[in-house]
Amino acid sequence: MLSSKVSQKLNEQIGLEFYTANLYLQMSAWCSLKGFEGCAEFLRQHSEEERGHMQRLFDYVSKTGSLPILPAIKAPPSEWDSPISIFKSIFEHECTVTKEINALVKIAFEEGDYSTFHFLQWYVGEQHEEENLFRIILDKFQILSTETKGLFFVDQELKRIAQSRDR
Ligand code: OFO
Repeated sequence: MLSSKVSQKLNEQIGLEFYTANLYLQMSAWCSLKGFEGCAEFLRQHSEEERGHMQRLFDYVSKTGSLPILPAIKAPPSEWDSPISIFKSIFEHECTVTKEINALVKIAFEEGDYSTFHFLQWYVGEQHEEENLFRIILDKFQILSTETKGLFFVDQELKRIAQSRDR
């Protein structure tokens, strides 16, 4: 059984993963509207991954015999200046998610909840991967997007990444 502190923080994390899925889906729609199909496909796929992160937490809480409680999810923004500004916000957002996961891990440890502590290690690894992935994408944008042609190449590259993940 989860302590109330751990269960409250897990429910907050469920809300944050849900918000992240919605944010990336909204970003995907913006990219599609502006003709950046590679970015749109990549972000739609990433939104599904985030939904998976939410579901994994939800199922874990359920399996401990507690009731997962879905919090209210605020609406994500829907306007951006450019694909670069989108990927900058994503990188910052992922850093915030990492901080929240780390706070959750700390609480689980302090509460002596080693099962939750162990379960959360997957998220620790995942956040490391995601920060790295978005840092690399941002670097590509910064190197190439000083010219309009560069944006096209980054878009194509994201399409290639999205398609290789589909297989
Ligand atoms: Fe990329 O945020 Fe989920 O864990």
